Amino acid sequence: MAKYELPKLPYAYNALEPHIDAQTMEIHHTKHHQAYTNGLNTALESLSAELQNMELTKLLASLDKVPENVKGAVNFHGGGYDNHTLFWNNMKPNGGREPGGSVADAIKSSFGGFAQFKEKFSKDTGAIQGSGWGWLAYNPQSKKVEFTTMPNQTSPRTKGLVPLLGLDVWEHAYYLKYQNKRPDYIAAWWNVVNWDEVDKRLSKAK
Ligand code: MN3
Repeated sequence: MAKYELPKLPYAYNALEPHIDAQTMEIHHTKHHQAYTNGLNTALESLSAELQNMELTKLLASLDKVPENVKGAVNFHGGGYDNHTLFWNNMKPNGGREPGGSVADAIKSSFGGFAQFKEKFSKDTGAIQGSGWGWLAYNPQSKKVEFTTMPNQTSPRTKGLVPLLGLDVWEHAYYLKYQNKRPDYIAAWWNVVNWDEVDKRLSKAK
């Protein structure tokens, strides 16, 4: 039983051009995200019915309940599945600019302002060694938003955070167009951020 299916993109592969090219989007979605989907379904096969039926967001936050021999696979493929689903939806054509409302307030409270947040997010995500993600996340303990980087496909949910806005800096996310110029990819990506989606996630997380 394949529980998870590759979700459809909410826009065409070329919709984020010139910032993210169509070929990168198509390979990223149909090959990479598909591979995490398949890997997650395979990992789920060896879990108990209780864990199989748990919502993925909850499963990622409960990795301590997953047997050691499949924990790594659930962390990697489950994180990969969830991260990419969030990623496609936290981008949109003609996005970018600055957030308003509650997201703007939360960012101001945690970082001092949007400019400071953008600078930190760009710099620290750009500095990730190897593969990983930069995230704006909501911390239910502090009730504030925070920035975190995560290695490989490990979800921010594994440390109790609710992911709000993620940026994939694996080379597969940008190499065809940007080659080794990760900072150029990051600078371009701000033009496609879907702040309405981030606002929705923040409201739901609170
Ligand atoms: Mn990716």
